[in-house]
Amino acid sequence: MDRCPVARKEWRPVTIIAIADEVRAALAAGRGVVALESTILSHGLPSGRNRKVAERLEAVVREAGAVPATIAVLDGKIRVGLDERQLDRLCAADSGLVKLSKRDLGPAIAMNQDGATTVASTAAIAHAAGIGVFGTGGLGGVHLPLPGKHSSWDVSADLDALAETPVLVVSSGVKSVLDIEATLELLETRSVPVIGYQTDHFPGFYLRESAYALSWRVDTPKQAADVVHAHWQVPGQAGILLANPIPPEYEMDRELHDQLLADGVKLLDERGVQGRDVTPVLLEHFHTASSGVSLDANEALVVANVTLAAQIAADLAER
Ligand code: PSU
Ligand code: MN
Repeated sequence: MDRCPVARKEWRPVTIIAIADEVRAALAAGRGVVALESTILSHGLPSGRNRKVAERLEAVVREAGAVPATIAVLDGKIRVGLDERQLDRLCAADSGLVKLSKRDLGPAIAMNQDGATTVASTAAIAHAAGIGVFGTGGLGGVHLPLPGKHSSWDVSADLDALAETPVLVVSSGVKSVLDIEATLELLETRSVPVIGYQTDHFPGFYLRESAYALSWRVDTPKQAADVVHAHWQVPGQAGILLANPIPPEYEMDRELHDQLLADGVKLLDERGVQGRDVTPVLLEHFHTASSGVSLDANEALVVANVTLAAQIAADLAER
């Protein structure tokens, strides 16, 4: 009984989470705020390009009338809202930042290890800071088994975070390197509503449509905000996933996509890639093997998702 309280006494959330002045002021004034993750920048995009994307994301949030809050762990603290220099550090080629899922936050803070947050950790932090809307690229999901394996047991903590945290996540579905069917089944089991944005099908990240139909669809930011507003008034509800397909002009050619995917899976097997390295290695393969086509696609979809998230956050803030 009295073994835990010692640790708890030392637990001071106010000193662990540092909220940037601009974000704090926006929250206090009831303005729309959009959480942005950092793993997509540090581990999902190459250095140089990632810094430009970071800037663009913050700009589109502001244009839509909300305030951006990029989240990362720097200098032993969880940072909610980064300044220019912190964004530079996050995006540097030699940043030394590690990918931090929800379970990694305590160890990283204690060991003073700088790191980038995934959807799972960003959602948890956003909620703790009082932010309800979060825009990103792709959600983690259930991985397909590698050749010769019965099951991968690789299920992203992003799914549990959505099941536990009252946050709206706007993404372009999950990458086709995942088991989309299993991912959607798990989201159903964990009571996470999946809403299509101007689509009746779950999007496939680089592709606008997967083979899987969705039960719910909205067509405007206002409708999306209506759904979020109602969802959070229903007792016991948590996360909600808004699935926004990649803009049509950036959708990848299906044949190129399928080839990249097949080669990527082979590469993982040959190199014995496991755990948290799987997603970054696959993304890197897509970016290099497609000569940047997947990079343009990635940027276009994340910009669209973050814009939509900001429009919804601005609408929710008016209620
Ligand atoms: N999917 C992408 N780009 C990304 C990620 C996923 O297309 O950058 C990142 C996100 O941060 C996501 C994480 O939360 O990878 C999922 O990693 P894992 O599958 O190891 O849980
Ligand atoms: Mn995983």
